[in-house]
Amino acid sequence: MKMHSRMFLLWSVCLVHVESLTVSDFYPFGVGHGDTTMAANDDGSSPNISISTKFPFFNHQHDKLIVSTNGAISFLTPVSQYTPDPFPLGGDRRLITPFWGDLNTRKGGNVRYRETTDPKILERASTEIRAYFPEFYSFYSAWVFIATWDDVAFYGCSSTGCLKRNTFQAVLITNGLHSFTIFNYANIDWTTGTASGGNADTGLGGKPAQVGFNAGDGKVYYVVNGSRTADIVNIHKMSNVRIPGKFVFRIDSSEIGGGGCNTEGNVIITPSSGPMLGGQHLTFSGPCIEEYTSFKVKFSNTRYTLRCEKDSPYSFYCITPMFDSTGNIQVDIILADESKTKPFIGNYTICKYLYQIMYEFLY
Ligand SMILES: [Ca+2]
Repeated sequence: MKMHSRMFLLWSVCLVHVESLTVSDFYPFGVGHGDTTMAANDDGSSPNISISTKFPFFNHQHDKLIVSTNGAISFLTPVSQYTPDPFPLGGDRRLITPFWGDLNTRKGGNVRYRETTDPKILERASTEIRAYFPEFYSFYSAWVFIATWDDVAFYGCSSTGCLKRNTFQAVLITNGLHSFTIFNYANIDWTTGTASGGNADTGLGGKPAQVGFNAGDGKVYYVVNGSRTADIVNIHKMSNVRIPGKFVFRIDSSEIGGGGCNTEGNVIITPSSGPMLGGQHLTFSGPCIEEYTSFKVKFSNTRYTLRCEKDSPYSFYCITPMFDSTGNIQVDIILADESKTKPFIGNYTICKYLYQIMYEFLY
């Protein structure tokens, strides 16, 4: 199989053997929360759902979306296909697929959805995005769409196979400019309907489900590790934010970005500039800091090293010292514990602010 690798970002999944989410960890769903419930069907879709905020996805704005019973949300055209062909796909199939496979609510379960601007939901979404993407420390969600595939059976299930159910949720979040998706997984028992080669008793084998994003131009896409393999049955134990059963992505641009951390690479310093006088609260994010107990930062134009404090599973902070020069400087970051140290490098710009110029003028 020839892959278009330019946009193929295979996230290295943190596989953690602890319990996954339960539905109580999901965004609230159900008729009592104002959800629309789709009639029992196989391969069906909702009507076009007009949404009250433009939703950015893959560099396009969308004012409608469609929820598919087969574990997908589409933006341009409905999806009735039950066997997931490998991304990238063309034909205007602009898709968010939390679990694209052959679901069948005639054999059990429900598909429910709603858009919401409930302040409690918006606050929860804002808090989650700020935690997983510290560079979005001032993100405020303006709109959320919640789609939940609750306790759904697979196509072709036998009497025992129909007892196997999958429960998962896609949460779409935007402030109108940036957009994010959270995938939540509770129980995942099966991967494949019988029309895709799956076993009627187990729902396994054949061509398993696919998790990811597809722009619909045949080129740009993102696929979660394990998709279309037997391993996807474990997605409720996997994560890209170190919470088993939860995946979080930024999806407004052509490069889908995962939340969470990296073991190599960038340190994001937020804000990226500040005053000579110091005293600024700087957040450092990017590295997988859970492994470390000591966080030290040295600005290249100062002589001493600062000790910093952890403030979330993804970030630590320091208060900037007083600087004696302005401009772009290198920041050396040393993460350590008893047995190992790991260097990272970031960049920071020291600025001269008007009040400092006034201070110097007066004194
Ligand atoms: Ca189906």
